[in-house]
Amino acid sequence: MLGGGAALAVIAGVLGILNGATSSESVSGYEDGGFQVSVQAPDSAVRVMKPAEFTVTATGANGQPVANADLRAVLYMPDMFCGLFEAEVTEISPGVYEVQGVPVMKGKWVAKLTLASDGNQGTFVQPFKVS
Ligand SMILES: [Cu+2]
Repeated sequence: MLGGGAALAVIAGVLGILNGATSSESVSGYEDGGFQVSVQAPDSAVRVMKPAEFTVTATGANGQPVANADLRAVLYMPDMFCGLFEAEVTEISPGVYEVQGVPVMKGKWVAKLTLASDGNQGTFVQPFKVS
């Protein structure tokens, strides 16, 4: 059940890219724990119960990609207690991670990203809206 859903989410993400859905995305930059992270997030195209996709690019203090990091992503609504939703993280190239999760309600959401590598840890909060 879970595996099938994840496969569908990946397919949906690929179709989205092929359809040029990336044009409705924006990029934000963050710094914490010695990491620099840029997050490509959906602008306003996220629909409830559909996969929301983020691309996270991480570099270290030396400017090198942070590959094979432990990246965890949790989606939640900051103004409500309706749950924490762990997102799926896949490293698609060294230091570049694809994050996918499914928001279950309309409204204001955040993706909280925790990146750990070589004893350093950074936390980044990316807001997004679900309609
Ligand atoms: Cu909610």
